[in-house]
Amino acid sequence: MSQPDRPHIQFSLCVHAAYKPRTPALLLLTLCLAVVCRSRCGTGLCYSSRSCWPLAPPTSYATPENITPCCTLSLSQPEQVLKLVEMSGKVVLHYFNGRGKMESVRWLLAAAGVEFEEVFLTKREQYEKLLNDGALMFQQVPLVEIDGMQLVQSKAILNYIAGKHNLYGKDLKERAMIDMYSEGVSDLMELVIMYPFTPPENKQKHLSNMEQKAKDRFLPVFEKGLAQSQFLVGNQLSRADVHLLEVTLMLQELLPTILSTFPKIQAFQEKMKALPTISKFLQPGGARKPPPDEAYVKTVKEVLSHLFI
Ligand SMILES: N[C@@H](CCC(=O)N[C@@H](CS)C(=O)NCC(=O)O)C(=O)O
Repeated sequence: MSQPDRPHIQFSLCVHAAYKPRTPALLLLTLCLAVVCRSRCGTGLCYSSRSCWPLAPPTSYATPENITPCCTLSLSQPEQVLKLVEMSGKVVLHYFNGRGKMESVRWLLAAAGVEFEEVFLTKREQYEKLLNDGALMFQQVPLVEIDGMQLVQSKAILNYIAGKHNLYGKDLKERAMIDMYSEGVSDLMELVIMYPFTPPENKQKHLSNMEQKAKDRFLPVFEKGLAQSQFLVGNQLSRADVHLLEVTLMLQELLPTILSTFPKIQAFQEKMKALPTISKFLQPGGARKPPPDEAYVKTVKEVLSHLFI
């Protein structure tokens, strides 16, 4: 049987022959992991070690050439079983309890219908521990634990999520368009994100600059992009749409009438907000963070004190 279109295995459970679950609970846990593997990769088959037990019968399409495991773990100790539970699909975000550079990640995960957990940095020591553990490749957050990886660099994180959840267009050309729109949003977003950190005497100037750039440079492009379609690129939702909704809602918090001359963007906002996953995210008590306040700015300055001397 040839099934070339079968998705690549992204997760496999590798159980050493010597591993014997010592308690019924561990046996149950191991069986649960096998089910997790089956549901995530289609077979749960481990081919990478001769001493592994296949969790499902090998099939002709499951050859080393067409299987690409991104995380395999040998289980010989109960702690490792628990470690694999941690790796079995939980997405954990490490950042401040505020928007900043993590908010777009929250938006994208939410739009994709992915549940996530958050660890909030409130103390300098937490940041130092992440540094000492080697979790921060460039000594920066956001950090996202996903699919057994520790991802940093917000663009890399967003690219991964978009690629994984079919929010990145149908081909390379669509992807290039999505990237252009997303980078435009990101330039505008940078102005919005920096506003709370602007000294009081410069705030008005910063706001005027943001308004002028939004109206003259960025929003006309998105308005035009939405002229023929409800999505920015192609005929399906992409990360560019999610980022555009995020940034336009943020802009309106600071400049409530900013969209008055952009009817297509207004209509786009309403349609996007009605999507079930996004509607859930925007509900009170949802994962969306409120606008930054002084407490948030203070925490960021304390945790990243080296930047604010
Ligand atoms: N290019 C990085 C920038 C991340 C970044 O600047 N993170 C800040 C917090 S929002 C940080 O951790 N700064 C610590 C430092 O630069 O030492 C990204 O997009 O993730």
